[in-house]
Amino acid sequence: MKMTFRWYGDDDPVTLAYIRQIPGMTGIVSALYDVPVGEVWPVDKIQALKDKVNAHGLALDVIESVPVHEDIKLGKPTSARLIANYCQSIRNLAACGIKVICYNFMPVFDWTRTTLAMELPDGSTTLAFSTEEVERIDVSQGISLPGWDSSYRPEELKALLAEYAQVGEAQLWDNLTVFLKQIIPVAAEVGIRMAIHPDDPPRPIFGLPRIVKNREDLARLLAIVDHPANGLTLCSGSLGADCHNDIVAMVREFAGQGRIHFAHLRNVKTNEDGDFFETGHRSDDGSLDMGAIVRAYYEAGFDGYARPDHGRMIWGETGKPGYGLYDRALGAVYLNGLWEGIAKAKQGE
Ligand SMILES: [Mn+2]
Repeated sequence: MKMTFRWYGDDDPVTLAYIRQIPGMTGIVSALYDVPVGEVWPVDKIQALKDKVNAHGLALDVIESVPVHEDIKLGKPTSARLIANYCQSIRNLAACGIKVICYNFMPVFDWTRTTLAMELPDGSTTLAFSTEEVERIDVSQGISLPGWDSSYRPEELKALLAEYAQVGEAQLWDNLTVFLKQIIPVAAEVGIRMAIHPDDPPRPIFGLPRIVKNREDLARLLAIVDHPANGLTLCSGSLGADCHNDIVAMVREFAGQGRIHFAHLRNVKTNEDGDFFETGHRSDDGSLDMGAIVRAYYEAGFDGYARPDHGRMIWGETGKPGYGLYDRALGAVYLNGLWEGIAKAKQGE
């Protein structure tokens, strides 16, 4: 397991110099944030990002994310050109030595929370989701969500929602199939492993179809192109937001098949209504048994990339919700500690 850390580039208040000081940290996960969605990622920009990260003694092997244009998800005629561009971005990333590309196929919102700063009893703040609050939103009046306020104009959003209502789940699967059948052969040819991130939360929202939600969806997706280049970002927190998802079983199954290329490791506290909030990484703090999850990766012989996914805001830190330095650093060290404990116990057996 290679421990990595997401970094949002030069505007990120968490610096590469600080990330380098986290014990056991080997690499950065990042992206080009100034290339418009759908356009080709230029080699010189990718190389400049890689050089900057490497100069701090860290690897840049994983990109999160190369976003998929809405027209591809909607299956519009423009998608042929957009998928060709995506293939060229894969080639350009491979030319710079990138190994794994994380992406997702979530319509419109690639994550949803109802608050970004819920206060926990210890005074830290965290991201949370209330089903009741989401159901109370009158979509026809426009959607205002924390973290997405400036992404779409109300009329633009309305039009998109109407288009997706026409698409539905079956057509979204078809559009994903078209996409995979074109990008995976290119990824396989150039040695890139694609790693789809599951839906967050893993259920339909605002009437938008969601198709990467559970074990059955993941198995179906992997079978569309049955090749290691068609793989997963297994996000424990996203899938774990549905308390019926058995994350340990998914890790055993899909890591065992060599199809998990990127492990997002974080804990959530869930209930039967689908409400959840993000907790510290420790098993005792949330609903997921992180020890059992990490053990499942170890026993599957996982040698891919992992990162602490999100963190709470602690010790007075301010910045991008979920992406502060302190709690994610604690998560990384805790996860590496679990790994070492499991490895040493196995060696002593
Ligand atoms: Mn994730």
